[in-house]
Amino acid sequence: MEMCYISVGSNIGDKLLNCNKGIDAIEQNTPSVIIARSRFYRTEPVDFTDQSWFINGVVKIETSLEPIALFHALKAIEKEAGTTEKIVRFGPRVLDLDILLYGNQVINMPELIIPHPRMDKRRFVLQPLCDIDAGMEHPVLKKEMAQLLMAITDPGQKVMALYQ
Ligand code: PH2
Ligand code: MG
Ligand code: MG
Repeated sequence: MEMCYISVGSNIGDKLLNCNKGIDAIEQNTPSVIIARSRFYRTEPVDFTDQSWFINGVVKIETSLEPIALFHALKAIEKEAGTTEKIVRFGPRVLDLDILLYGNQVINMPELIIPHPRMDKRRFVLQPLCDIDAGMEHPVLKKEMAQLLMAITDPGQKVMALYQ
């Protein structure tokens, strides 16, 4: 069993419902247990900005799947939710489930890079991650998640906690 952090996002349809269903599906469709979940945030789109704002969150899971099997299981859940093969890179999607960290493992495969290669530059990832484990160290950058979050100076990338 390994601890793993997954970024959850949606910017099409009922975004919050899509995120919650995605999280439920992780527990129901894979041999994983949800250990913690962040708040949800409304987040300004980054990289490809001409699209609707996202709802984003992060969940911490304990899983018995190996990284590549987990990756494929998450892809299947995205597909089931209605996420189609991307027409635009970084573009709109019904459900996006990205592996951020898998224990302290560093993985560099053509289809899967862990830690997620853009996580340290993204407020929509680090803000919810800090809800769960702000003091955790990034296995490659050797900095705490809260430090990485504070280092983001980009005036775009607004994130607003959702009150539920
Ligand atoms: N995902 C992307 C690209 N841009 N922006 C926000 N705010 N949230 C996302 O989840 C997101 C994004 C590609 O996966
Ligand atoms: Mg993805
Ligand atoms: Mg993504």
